Amino acid sequence: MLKRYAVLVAQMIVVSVVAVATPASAAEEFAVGATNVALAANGGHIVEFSSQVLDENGKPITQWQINNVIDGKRIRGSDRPRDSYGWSSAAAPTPAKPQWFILGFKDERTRLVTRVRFDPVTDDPLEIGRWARDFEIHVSSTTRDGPWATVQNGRLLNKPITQTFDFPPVECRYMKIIFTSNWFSDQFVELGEIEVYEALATGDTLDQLILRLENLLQDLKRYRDSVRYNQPLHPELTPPATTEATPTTTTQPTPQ
Ligand SMILES: [Ca+2]
Repeated sequence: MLKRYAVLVAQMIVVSVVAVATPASAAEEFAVGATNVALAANGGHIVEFSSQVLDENGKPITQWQINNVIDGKRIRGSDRPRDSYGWSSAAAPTPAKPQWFILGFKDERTRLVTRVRFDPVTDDPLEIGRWARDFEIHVSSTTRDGPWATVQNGRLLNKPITQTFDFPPVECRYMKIIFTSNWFSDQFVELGEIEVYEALATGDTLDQLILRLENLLQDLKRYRDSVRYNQPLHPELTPPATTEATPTTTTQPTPQ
């Protein structure tokens, strides 16, 4: 019986934890983390990418290299970092030949992600149509080669603002960002910065888990006592002994 109860307890723990951790009811049970896990300073890194613009010697141009999308540097008005203008691909994207990059996180850890923010602003003005437009977000929870699951398709605004996209929390070891178009340039697609944020369990979720585990602990103590003191496991459910008199309202005299 002890073994059977141990199995039951193990099952209850699994059910409790899974019920709390399941992303299905994400909207109520998760909050968005404050740390940008794609930022290079936080361990984010570019795993692979389609192209970056090269100079006449075939060398990457520092100001336009791919790592500029995770360096935390931005173009805003007169604030223009001299070593980081954003990322520029080597060709304009099309749906058939998109431009893309793959992000990894610190220590190649899998993250539960729920928000991506794009900053399309680069050193080139929006009027020349090179900023990123149509995008796709795909995730892999296993390898950098996929399999990929699509979590979001969308279109950026051609405006100098950071744009936020939220989706249900999803396990992500690698994130592939695909651009299928820019605004109208036939030369490049450009992006200033990308940010990725995790889904974190809220206090309410932890409270639920603690409550369930406390109830489980009470059941264990009750079981221990039932064995140690030969007590019924659920005394409140034990039927009255048949030898005891059972008063009924039909025969009991009413007190005056
Ligand atoms: Ca940047």
